[in-house]
Parts: sequence; structure tokens; C-alpha cells
Amino acid sequence: MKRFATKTIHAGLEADPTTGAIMTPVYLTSTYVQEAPGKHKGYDYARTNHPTRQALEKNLAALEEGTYGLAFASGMAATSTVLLAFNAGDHVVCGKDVYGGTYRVFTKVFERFGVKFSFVNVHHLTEIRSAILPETKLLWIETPSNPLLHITDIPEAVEIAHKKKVLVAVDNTFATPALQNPLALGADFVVHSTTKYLGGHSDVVGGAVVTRNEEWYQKLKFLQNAVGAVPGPLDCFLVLRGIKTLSVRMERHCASAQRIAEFLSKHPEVERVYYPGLTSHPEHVIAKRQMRGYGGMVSFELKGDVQRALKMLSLTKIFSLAESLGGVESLIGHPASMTHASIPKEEREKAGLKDSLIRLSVGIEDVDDLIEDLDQAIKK
Ligand code: P1T
Repeated sequence: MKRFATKTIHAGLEADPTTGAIMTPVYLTSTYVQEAPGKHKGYDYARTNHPTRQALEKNLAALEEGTYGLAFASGMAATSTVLLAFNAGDHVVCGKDVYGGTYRVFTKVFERFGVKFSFVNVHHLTEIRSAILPETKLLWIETPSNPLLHITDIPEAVEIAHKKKVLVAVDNTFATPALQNPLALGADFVVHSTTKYLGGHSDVVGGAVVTRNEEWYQKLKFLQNAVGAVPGPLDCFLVLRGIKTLSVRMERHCASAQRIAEFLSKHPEVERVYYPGLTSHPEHVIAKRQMRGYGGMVSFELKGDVQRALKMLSLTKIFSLAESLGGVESLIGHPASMTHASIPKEEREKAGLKDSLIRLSVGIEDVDDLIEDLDQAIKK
């Protein structure tokens, strides 16, 4: 079973041994009966593990071309658990353009415990090189980044980091394993918000980490159980069910986002479009090399002032104004006041994130309806 679409449906999964159920059952139980202390059928307590989570973890490991998967209660729980493996005094180099919640947990939580962070433009490899200090332990990359869709050359970044014994984590939420496998490109950890494309239907919050490194897997598994930010059986079931259609959904997300990015870039009222599938995107060549598609996220700026952008946000009829992304339905958002509001304005601006930026999560509706919807909202 080598090919991606087959793996989404079958990898790590088997019919339920007791009933033959083809869908992984949802075991709604917090504890498992033991024959004698420590003698059980592989499960003792549902924080430590449960069959639905185990199936999801195996599936995620296979999709990301990793060896070990770990599922979490949210993307932030996954991110935080990786960070909990580091110590006071350790230094992390992180992309400047990352999800606002990632910036927030790094600066407002982990800095309090003595972990140090430098936020740089990781898509400029020279900035990674000059940010690495003797105490740097981790390089954190989002590619494509949220919300400016910068692309970092993963193999090049890994080479720079590994030469200095720095581990590399890639948040692969925007690309998904359908489009990019950071572990195969040399990264040490892949992190996901499974809330997004993997779940795919805006009905579950979840996260994941995948690695090939046995020692790090054991470390993170210990922390997963010790800290306990774990997903329940129904959450795991929903993510598993979502993943089954990931391959076909991503094809549509990519095709429609490309059409929308091209439509916006020709629109007389649009100032700038950010989409790695456009040949004008500064890192298009890197995206073409390391990705199998450019994803479903498109950001853009309208001509005119911030008020114009704010007005447009409430004029779309199919795109719903909401946080999050990666669902079947199209969403429109305003990073400066929504997903990235926890980054101070001056830091946002240094990263190139303007208050007028609009972010689209292109869903799988008919793309002509989506284009007409954007056009009428822009013209009003
Ligand atoms: O929301 P949660 O499942 O905890 O995932 C956090 C997260 C991690 N990484 C990336 C790249 C993300 O985009 C997110 C969450 N992002 C949004 C909610 C958003 O609208 O951008």
C-alpha cells in the first residue's frame, strides 16, 4: 500500500476484530478492565491510549511517511507538547509569519518557563543561519505560512539546522500530507492542527505530531500522557473519517484556489495576491519543487484603505466570516483582528502582515459561485 489515496482509507486500519465493523469503532470508555494488575489487552486508561486514537495515530504516521504518530486534543496541544520537551535556557528559531496562537503560546507561556525564541523570516535561509545560537535546539517552520503563504525550502533549512545539531519541526497544517511530506524532506517532526484539512468538515478540534525518531517518540508519548491534552474517541473517529476523503478534497481545494488566485490577481480592485501557485509568488519555484499542489489558502489585499477590506468581509454570501480553515465550506477572515490578533501590531507589520490583509479558505463548492461571490463583494 504505497499510494497516498489508498493509505488515507486503509493505512493502520483494520476491521474491528470483535464485530468486523469496517469503520473504526468509537470506544466510549475511560478505563479498561484488567485481569490482574498490569495484565490487560493493551489498554488500561483512555488518557494513555484507546483503540480509536491508536488507529488514528497509525494512519497519520503512514500518511506523513513517518514511523510514529501522536494525536492531541488540538493543534495547540500538539505544538505545546513538542515545546514541553525542551528546557529553560534552550533557544528556538521560529518563523515570523506563523499562526497567532503559536506565537502566543511561545511568547506568553514558554518564555515564562525560560525557553527563548527568535522570530525571523525563515523563508530567507540567511535569516535562519544568523539566528542560530549555541543554545538553539529547535527550528520551527510553517510552510506554507499562515497567513502570508511564504514557502520555506525544507531540505535547505534542515541542512542548515542539522549542521548545528538543531532539530526541525514543520507545521504541515496548510499543505497536509497530500501535498508535502516534511519528514521525507529531512524534518524531525511534523505538527498538525487536524481541525483543518485532515478533519475537513469543521466539526472537530484536534492536533497531531508525527516523527521517525524512536527516542523522540518516547519522549513525546511520555509528555502526551503526563500532560494529558489528548483527544477523545469521538474526536479521533471524526478525524479518521475526514482523512478518508482528504485526497479528493485537496485536489478540489487546490484547483479552486488556483482559479481564485488568478481571478483576484487580474481584478482591477485588488492590490496584491498571495498564493504559492502563482508564478509571481516569490517562492513559487520552491513550492513547485517540494509540494504536489499549492493548497486551498489564498490571501490578498484590496486597493484602498483598511475600512474597505473590513467592509468586504461582511458582504460575501457564500464565504462565511469565521476563524479556522480547511473545511469543505469557504471561509473569509481578517488575520489582523482574528487569527493573528495576539501578535502585536508592530510585530505583525514587521512580518509583512497588513491590517488590510484578507485570508480565504477556499472550500469545495462550485468555483464559479465562489468567484461570483467574491466579485460582487469587492464591487459593492
Ligand atoms: O486550532 P488548533 O487546532 O489548536 O490549531 C492551531 C493551529 C496550528 N497551526 C496552524 C498553522 C494553524 O493555522 C492553527 C490554527 N489556525 C486557525 C484557527 C486559523 O484560523 O488560522
